[in-house]
Amino acid sequence: MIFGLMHFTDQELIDLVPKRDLRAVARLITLSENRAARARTIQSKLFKNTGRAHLIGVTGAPGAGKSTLVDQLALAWRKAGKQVAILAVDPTSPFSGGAILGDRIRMVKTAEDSAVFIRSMATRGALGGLSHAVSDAVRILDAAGFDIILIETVGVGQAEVDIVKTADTCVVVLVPGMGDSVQSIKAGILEIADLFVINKSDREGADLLHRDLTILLSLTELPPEAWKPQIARTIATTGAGVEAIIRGADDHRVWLQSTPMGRTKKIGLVKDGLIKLASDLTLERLLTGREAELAALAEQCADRTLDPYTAVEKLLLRG
Ligand SMILES: Nc1nc2c(ncn2[C@@H]2O[C@H](COP(=O)(O)OP(=O)(O)O)[C@@H](O)[C@H]2O)c(=O)[nH]1
Ligand SMILES: [Mg+2]
Repeated sequence: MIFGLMHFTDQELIDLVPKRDLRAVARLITLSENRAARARTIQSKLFKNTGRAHLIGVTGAPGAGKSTLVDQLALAWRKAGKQVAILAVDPTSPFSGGAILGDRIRMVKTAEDSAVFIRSMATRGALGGLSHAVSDAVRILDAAGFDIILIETVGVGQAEVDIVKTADTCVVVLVPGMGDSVQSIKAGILEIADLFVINKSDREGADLLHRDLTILLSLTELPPEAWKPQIARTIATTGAGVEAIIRGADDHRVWLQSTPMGRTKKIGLVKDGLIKLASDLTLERLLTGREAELAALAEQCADRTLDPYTAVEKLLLRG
């Protein structure tokens, strides 16, 4: 059965998604990926069903073991009776790239469990489109009643930082050796980490990395009520240490929901999301159907007969 080809009316999607009908869920995610106007109307109607899921972003360098870890986390949460969904986002992969396929193969163990919904999302070329598509997909899965939504993404650029920001809890996966030392952690990623995972702890250098990371974290002074990023050590291939991530994620969620600072942080993230959405929609409204006009303005700017400020003012005036 090819889920994406099923036809549903708007009302059917509104009724079936909250019942966790997986074909309806898959269909609505595809509609929103394709930026179908009806997807937005449906999502607005489903919004009242959202807000219950725990969104967990898992990021780190390629090969760090994110997929293996996400697989183990999904299994552990399934055993605890939770409904689990996984979004595997890999912007470095082309449409049918190896990494996406690799994820699917590695996740077979989880995929056999029908209660785990897995969706791969690759880059669609549209600027800013990926984080937009991911936050839509997350909201749809949330409306569908998944308790845990794991978002796996490669921590390489701003788009990925934006993606992880749509999560409640951010897990950064590091590995000992391979030159992947604490110094090489991207500043943006360091700031958003709620939980650090030292994966491949069966390898040499785990103690060293743990020590360096502890020192690095101790350099940042935090108010007493702030969340203190935790460090867990895992061997994802065996599942060792995974329960520490689950505990840490649970603790972090309690902090988010029950402390004033947690609430401030949550509202700040929602605000960032609104700014992102406002800029996406404004740009879309401004430029849709105006390719010829835009091309003409670009030509004038290239020929130096028009300056960019005036060109954009022209777009805005008619926009
Ligand atoms: N030795 C060891 N290998 C691991 C561990 N976790 C993952 N791997 C291996 O590392 C490779 C990359 O893992 P993968 O989950 O695809 O990494 P991703 O690119 O971050 O998603 C695979 O061959 C895994 O089997 C671990 O804890 N120890
Ligand atoms: Mg992966």
